[in-house]
Amino acid sequence: MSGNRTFTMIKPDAVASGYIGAILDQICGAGFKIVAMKYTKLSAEKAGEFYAVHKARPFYGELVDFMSSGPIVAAVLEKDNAVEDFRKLIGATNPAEAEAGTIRAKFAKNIGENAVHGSDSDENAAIESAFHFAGTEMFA
Ligand code: 3AN
Repeated sequence: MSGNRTFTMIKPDAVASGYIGAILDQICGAGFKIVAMKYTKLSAEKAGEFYAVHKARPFYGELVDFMSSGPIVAAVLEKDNAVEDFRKLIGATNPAEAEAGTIRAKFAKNIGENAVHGSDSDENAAIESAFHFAGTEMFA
Protein backbone atom coordinates (compact mmCIF):
# COMPACT_ATOMS: atom_id res chain seq x y z
CA MET A 1 0.00 0.00 0.00
CA SER A 2 1.21 3.53 -0.76
CA GLY A 3 2.37 5.65 2.16
CA ASN A 4 0.79 8.81 3.42
CA ARG A 5 3.79 11.12 3.68
CA THR A 6 6.00 12.91 1.20
CA PHE A 7 8.77 15.48 1.41
CA THR A 8 8.93 18.76 -0.50
CA MET A 9 11.12 21.81 -0.88
CA ILE A 10 10.07 25.14 -2.33
CA LYS A 11 13.28 25.87 -4.22
CA PRO A 12 15.35 29.11 -4.27
CA ASP A 13 13.86 30.35 -7.57
CA ALA A 14 10.28 30.19 -6.28
CA VAL A 15 11.22 31.68 -2.90
CA ALA A 16 13.06 34.57 -4.62
CA SER A 17 10.07 35.18 -6.88
CA GLY A 18 7.72 35.51 -3.89
CA TYR A 19 5.73 32.35 -4.57
CA ILE A 20 5.91 30.70 -1.11
CA GLY A 21 2.37 31.70 -0.17
CA ALA A 22 0.78 30.76 -3.49
CA ILE A 23 2.53 27.38 -3.58
CA LEU A 24 1.59 26.51 0.02
CA ASP A 25 -1.97 27.57 -0.73
CA GLN A 26 -2.12 25.18 -3.70
CA ILE A 27 -0.58 22.35 -1.65
CA CYS A 28 -3.00 22.79 1.26
CA GLY A 29 -5.93 23.30 -1.13
CA ALA A 30 -5.13 19.92 -2.69
CA GLY A 31 -5.66 18.26 0.68
CA PHE A 32 -2.11 17.92 2.00
CA LYS A 33 -1.58 18.52 5.71
CA ILE A 34 1.70 20.08 6.87
CA VAL A 35 3.42 17.73 9.30
CA ALA A 36 6.74 19.64 9.49
CA MET A 37 8.04 22.84 7.92
CA LYS A 38 11.09 25.12 8.03
CA TYR A 39 12.50 28.14 6.21
CA THR A 40 16.19 27.43 5.81
CA LYS A 41 19.17 27.53 3.48
CA LEU A 42 21.24 24.54 2.37
CA SER A 43 25.02 24.77 2.38
CA ALA A 44 26.68 23.52 -0.80
CA GLU A 45 27.81 20.49 1.20
CA LYS A 46 24.27 19.69 2.39
CA ALA A 47 22.78 20.23 -1.09
CA GLY A 48 25.44 17.90 -2.52
CA GLU A 49 24.56 15.28 0.07
CA PHE A 50 20.80 15.60 -0.57
CA TYR A 51 21.27 15.16 -4.33
CA ALA A 52 24.11 12.59 -4.10
CA VAL A 53 22.00 10.18 -6.18
CA HIS A 54 22.50 12.56 -9.15
CA LYS A 55 26.30 12.85 -8.70
CA ALA A 56 27.09 11.27 -12.07
CA ARG A 57 24.61 13.44 -13.99
CA PRO A 58 25.99 16.36 -16.06
CA PHE A 59 23.79 18.88 -14.23
CA TYR A 60 24.91 17.87 -10.71
CA GLY A 61 27.24 20.86 -10.12
CA GLU A 62 24.64 23.29 -11.42
CA LEU A 63 21.96 21.66 -9.26
CA VAL A 64 24.07 21.90 -6.09
CA ASP A 65 24.99 25.56 -6.82
CA PHE A 66 21.35 26.42 -7.45
CA MET A 67 19.93 24.62 -4.42
CA SER A 68 22.44 26.36 -2.12
CA SER A 69 21.99 29.78 -3.76
CA GLY A 70 19.23 31.05 -1.48
CA PRO A 71 16.67 30.10 1.13
CA ILE A 72 14.20 27.27 0.67
CA VAL A 73 11.09 26.01 2.46
CA ALA A 74 11.37 22.35 3.45
CA ALA A 75 8.23 20.47 4.50
CA VAL A 76 6.81 17.05 5.24
CA LEU A 77 3.28 16.59 3.92
CA GLU A 78 0.57 14.08 4.79
CA LYS A 79 -2.26 12.74 2.63
CA ASP A 80 -3.40 9.32 1.40
CA ASN A 81 -1.14 8.23 -1.46
CA ALA A 82 1.05 11.28 -0.75
CA VAL A 83 4.05 10.60 -3.02
CA GLU A 84 2.05 9.90 -6.17
CA ASP A 85 -0.58 12.59 -5.59
CA PHE A 86 2.08 15.21 -4.88
CA ARG A 87 4.04 14.32 -8.05
CA LYS A 88 0.77 14.85 -9.96
CA LEU A 89 0.22 18.20 -8.25
CA ILE A 90 3.71 19.50 -9.11
CA GLY A 91 3.83 18.23 -12.72
CA ALA A 92 6.72 17.14 -14.93
CA THR A 93 10.36 17.98 -14.10
CA ASN A 94 10.51 20.22 -17.18
CA PRO A 95 7.87 22.94 -16.72
CA ALA A 96 7.48 23.15 -20.50
CA GLU A 97 6.07 19.61 -20.32
CA ALA A 98 4.11 20.06 -17.07
CA GLU A 99 0.34 19.82 -17.29
CA ALA A 100 -1.51 23.15 -17.11
CA GLY A 101 -2.42 24.13 -13.56
CA THR A 102 0.37 22.13 -11.93
CA ILE A 103 2.75 23.94 -9.59
CA ARG A 104 5.67 23.68 -12.00
CA ALA A 105 3.58 24.83 -14.97
CA LYS A 106 2.57 27.91 -12.98
CA PHE A 107 5.71 28.78 -11.03
CA ALA A 108 8.83 27.06 -12.47
CA LYS A 109 11.34 28.83 -14.70
CA ASN A 110 13.02 25.89 -16.44
CA ILE A 111 14.07 22.25 -15.94
CA GLY A 112 16.82 23.21 -13.47
CA GLU A 113 15.03 25.99 -11.59
CA ASN A 114 11.76 24.14 -11.29
CA ALA A 115 10.14 25.68 -8.20
CA VAL A 116 9.53 22.56 -6.09
CA HIS A 117 10.92 19.19 -5.14
CA GLY A 118 8.74 16.15 -4.51
CA SER A 119 9.95 12.74 -3.32
CA ASP A 120 9.78 9.99 -5.93
CA SER A 121 9.08 7.04 -3.60
CA ASP A 122 7.88 6.26 -0.09
CA GLU A 123 11.39 5.13 0.80
CA ASN A 124 12.96 8.40 -0.40
CA ALA A 125 10.22 10.42 1.30
CA ALA A 126 11.26 8.91 4.63
CA ILE A 127 14.99 9.40 3.94
CA GLU A 128 14.52 13.01 2.77
CA SER A 129 12.23 13.90 5.70
CA ALA A 130 14.79 12.55 8.16
CA PHE A 131 17.54 14.50 6.36
CA HIS A 132 15.78 17.79 7.21
CA PHE A 133 13.75 17.10 10.35
CA ALA A 134 14.19 15.41 13.71
CA GLY A 135 11.29 13.25 14.90
CA THR A 136 10.45 15.93 17.48
CA GLU A 137 9.92 18.49 14.66
CA MET A 138 7.15 16.45 12.98
CA PHE A 139 3.56 16.71 14.18
CA ALA A 140 1.02 14.17 13.02
P1 3AN B 1 12.28 15.46 -10.19
O1 3AN B 1 12.65 16.63 -9.30
O2 3AN B 1 11.10 15.78 -11.07
O3 3AN B 1 12.16 14.17 -9.45
P2 3AN B 1 14.88 14.48 -11.08
O4 3AN B 1 14.92 13.65 -9.84
O5 3AN B 1 15.12 13.81 -12.41
O6 3AN B 1 13.50 15.28 -11.21
O7 3AN B 1 15.94 15.64 -10.97
C1 3AN B 1 16.22 16.25 -9.74
C2 3AN B 1 16.44 17.73 -9.96
O8 3AN B 1 17.56 17.90 -10.81
C3 3AN B 1 15.30 18.43 -10.67
N1 3AN B 1 14.24 18.84 -9.78
C4 3AN B 1 15.98 19.57 -11.35
O9 3AN B 1 16.13 20.67 -10.45
C5 3AN B 1 17.34 19.02 -11.67
N2 3AN B 1 17.43 18.56 -13.07
C6 3AN B 1 16.88 17.44 -13.59
N3 3AN B 1 17.15 17.33 -14.91
C7 3AN B 1 17.91 18.42 -15.21
C8 3AN B 1 18.52 18.90 -16.41
N4 3AN B 1 18.41 18.21 -17.54
N5 3AN B 1 19.21 20.05 -16.35
C9 3AN B 1 19.33 20.74 -15.19
N6 3AN B 1 18.80 20.34 -14.02
C10 3AN B 1 18.08 19.20 -14.03
